[in-house]
Amino acid sequence: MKTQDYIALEERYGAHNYHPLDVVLTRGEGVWVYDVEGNRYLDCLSAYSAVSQGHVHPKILAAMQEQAQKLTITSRAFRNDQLPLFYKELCELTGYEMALPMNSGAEAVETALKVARKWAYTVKGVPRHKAEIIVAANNFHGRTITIVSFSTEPLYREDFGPFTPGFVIVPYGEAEAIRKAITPHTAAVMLEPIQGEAGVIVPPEGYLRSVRQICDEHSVLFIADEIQTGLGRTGKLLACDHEEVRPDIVILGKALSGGFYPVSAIVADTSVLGLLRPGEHGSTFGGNPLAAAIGRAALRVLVEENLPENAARLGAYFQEQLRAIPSPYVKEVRGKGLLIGVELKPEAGGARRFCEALQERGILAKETHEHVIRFAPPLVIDKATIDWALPRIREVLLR
Ligand code: IF1
Repeated sequence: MKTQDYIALEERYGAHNYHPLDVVLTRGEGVWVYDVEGNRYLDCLSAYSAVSQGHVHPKILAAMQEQAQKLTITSRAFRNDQLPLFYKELCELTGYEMALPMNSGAEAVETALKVARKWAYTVKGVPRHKAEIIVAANNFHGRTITIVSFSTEPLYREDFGPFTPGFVIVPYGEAEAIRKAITPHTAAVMLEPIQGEAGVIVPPEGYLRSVRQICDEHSVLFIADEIQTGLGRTGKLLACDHEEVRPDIVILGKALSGGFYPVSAIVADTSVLGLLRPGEHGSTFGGNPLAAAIGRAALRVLVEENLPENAARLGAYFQEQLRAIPSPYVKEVRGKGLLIGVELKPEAGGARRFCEALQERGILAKETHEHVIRFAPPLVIDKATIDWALPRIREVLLR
């Protein structure tokens, strides 16, 4: 079968909830992916940061294969011999006392919201069912009905109400707006340290630190959604580390499995996560031994291969080189580490045609919010590969 045959099948039988580039991938290795025609591409999306460790990382693959032959799932009705080690290693790496595993990022976000509400009722003393959670405009935290309840993107919510109440939306990047929005009923503030979907929006320096301080002053939990920014992507283990901010709850996903399997989790201290009692929350697949073994290997690779440092060093280089391209179309190059957005001027006619031109030259990138090209290659990328990509990107941006 050829590219067009696969596309025709997909269009005929699949729900049309995506508009992907017309490339049909069949194999991946490190930073490279291959389509069914045998063409090779540099993956500059990394499945939205899920394959930070690179495609089919041999060590994670080996851990997966080994565990898959032994035991894949027990449900949480019984214990397994991988989950305790995953808990310990995840907590030691992130510096938190407890973890709670789920599968998708959205489920981990829901978990954080539930825990924050429970904390508000049982510790802070907010009247039951009155808790408020402050979030930012242009957020992206997932697709469940509760999460789209506080989205500001009409496409994500328009046809999907009625919505979950209890959320207050403030502008992103203004700490004072959070202070003003806090009431005695406020349980938590939840933010992305850098807004990914909004177009790689980096908040002003000091924002996260100010939010942390405001939360402390008002006895409000600070929840960081590090599903996309976490685990090395921005050049530190967590993006909050850039401001030496320690959130009360950190939400992780994507790269937590190196892209092999949906693995997400929240980490927090016992004073927060210790509040949950048996039966209040769970998931059939969350914390299964296969996921735990994969998660352990994914974290090990992150540490052993110094991926946060690689992201910092090569991200700085990549950004500097992108800024040096004298393109008439580029408005701004921004980001941290290897989470990079190239915002185009309105007259550029949208980012998609640039992504298609990059595809023709062997680079896969994805537009976000119409005018931003996102460059977020696997963190295992090296300088030579960036130097291979730069003249191609340059050619496209100068056309
Ligand atoms: C899609 C964007 C990225 C996330 C943050 C939670 C989740 C995500 C900060 C939910 C997921 C994804 C999902 C993907 C597109 C994508 C995305 F373009 F929409 F914004 F990465 F930038 N918090 N992000 O970024 O995690 O439940 O999907 O595991 O197709 O929806 P999930």
